[in-house]
Amino acid sequence: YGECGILYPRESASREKVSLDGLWHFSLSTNGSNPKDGLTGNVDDHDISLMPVPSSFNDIPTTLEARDHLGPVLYERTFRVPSRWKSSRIWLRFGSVCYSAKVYINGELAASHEIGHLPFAAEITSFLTDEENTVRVIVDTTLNQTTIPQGSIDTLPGGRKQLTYTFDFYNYGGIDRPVFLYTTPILYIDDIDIYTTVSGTTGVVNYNVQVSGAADSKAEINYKIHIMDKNKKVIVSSDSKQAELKIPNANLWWPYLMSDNPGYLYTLRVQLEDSSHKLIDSYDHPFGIRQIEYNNKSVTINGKPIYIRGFGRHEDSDIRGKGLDLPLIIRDHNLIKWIGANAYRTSHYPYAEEIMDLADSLGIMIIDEVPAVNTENFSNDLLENHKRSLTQLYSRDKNRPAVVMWSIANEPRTQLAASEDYYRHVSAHIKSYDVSRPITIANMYEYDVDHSGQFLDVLGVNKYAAWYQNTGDLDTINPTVTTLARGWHNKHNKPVLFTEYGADTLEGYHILPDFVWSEEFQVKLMAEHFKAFDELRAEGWFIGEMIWNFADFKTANDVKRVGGNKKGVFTRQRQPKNSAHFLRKRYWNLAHKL
Ligand code: GCB
Repeated sequence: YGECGILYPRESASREKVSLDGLWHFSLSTNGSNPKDGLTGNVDDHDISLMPVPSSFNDIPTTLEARDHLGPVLYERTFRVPSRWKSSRIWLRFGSVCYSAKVYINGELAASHEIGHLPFAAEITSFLTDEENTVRVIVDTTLNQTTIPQGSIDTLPGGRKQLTYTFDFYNYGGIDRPVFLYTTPILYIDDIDIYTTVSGTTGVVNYNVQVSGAADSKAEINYKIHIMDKNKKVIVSSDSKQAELKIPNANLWWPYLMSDNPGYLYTLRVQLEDSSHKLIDSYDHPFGIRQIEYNNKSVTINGKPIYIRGFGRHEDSDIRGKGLDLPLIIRDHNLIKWIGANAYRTSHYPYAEEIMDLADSLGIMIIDEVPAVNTENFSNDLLENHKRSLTQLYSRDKNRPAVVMWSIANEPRTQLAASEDYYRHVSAHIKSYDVSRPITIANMYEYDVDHSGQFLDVLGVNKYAAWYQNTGDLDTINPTVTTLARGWHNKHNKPVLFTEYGADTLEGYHILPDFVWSEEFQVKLMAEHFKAFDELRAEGWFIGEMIWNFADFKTANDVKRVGGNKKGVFTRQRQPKNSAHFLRKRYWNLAHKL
């Protein structure tokens, strides 16, 4: 897509939606490449051949073969469609499949998609029967040097092949977000663009509706557009496909703790009617009214400079891996409110739309990151995939008020000369869609060797002072952090944001005086960073701090990791370490000072 929309499926007067979540049949073997042959049997002799959707598959079975499986696996289930859907288009939509998916309906290829963490949908009307239908998905977690992110296959002593990768989180796979069947009319609302600005107390809403599927291109379509407030009261209406509407005394979208009423959402109701004013299609799109601006010192929302108090995060939890889990995401956002954060980066890939909805409605600012992590071996094929991931991310999230910045990469190898042209193209690509939001990279290479800063609006800095460098030496933090941030700002004259800092910490591990891996050390390391951040803040171009990480998360086998990365201020079970209480004081304090 890019050419067509990827609107989240919503029920309306003209649309129905059915979930295909639940238990699917699962097999590690795809019986060669012929999908018509289907399942060959069990996961293996030990495990149940049922797999929950949504979930990563890796931590559900009991064997290494299943967890670290290389190559395709197969998911299958059956479904029926109600006969009242006869006159509709029927669509199948996956919130995400990691890393690639081939979708067969009744044995015929109906859709395929590469790049995880992003939705895809296909019209499947012509593949369906009145009886039971079978959907089979061949899922492959294999990465190579041109996938986003990159990986490679090693042959181990003994001959076993293994996927290796440089990024620091477990390469979970599977159907990890919700699956929906939904209907649209034959002529349907395919896409909606909403762009808002603020003029004094007036909210200015520009929208554009994309319609597809007309059998007769001359058929008359009437547009009925309404903007409704939170109580579904109509504020303003229009009968144009595209217009600019004004809302006096608008309830602006504000970040959490920047107003008493953060995350205010309106609804844009789009309706199509035929020549006799009979309803054809209807879609309700939530949106917020806010204006982002940026210059060499700040990023502002509705004219006010923001200071980011946040996290790098992961979609990660016990058993379900990266699978969307509603109890978990509500708990996470309760913790985010509790701690007084106002932002997070969707490190290192786009997060589920259900998570983004929470951020929109709570006023949590999102730095929206593509799945490009540790990019190296720059090639044209890689660039095309990287651009495709940005197109798809933009198409999915363009109307979200919470998205205040695009992160076009995490820790790419920007010290290499080849990265210059590469990031020139990547940044131009996202700018061709959107100049309203600033773009950033979370950079590990320093300003003196980096080639990407020239293309960015905000300079993201990842630095593990007193952890990977000068391990344990807390007195090195202040000079390291302040010199580095000033160096970036002085070189490019742009705002600087600390996108990562932190220390691995084992919950309940105490050492006095502080020593690495102890709860005491994590708190002391934070305290030194806070002093440095306060110094930088006073200089007028330092726009925020994001600790790594919100919670502990799983990684690949690694001698540096004890059961995963432990830099969370919360455990993987979402309970606070001492550092969470300490961060909470800092973030609430900052919120009240601003
Ligand atoms: C980084 C990476 C992040 C890692 C982190 C660490 O720089 O961006 O993915 O998890 O460091 O803890 O090493």
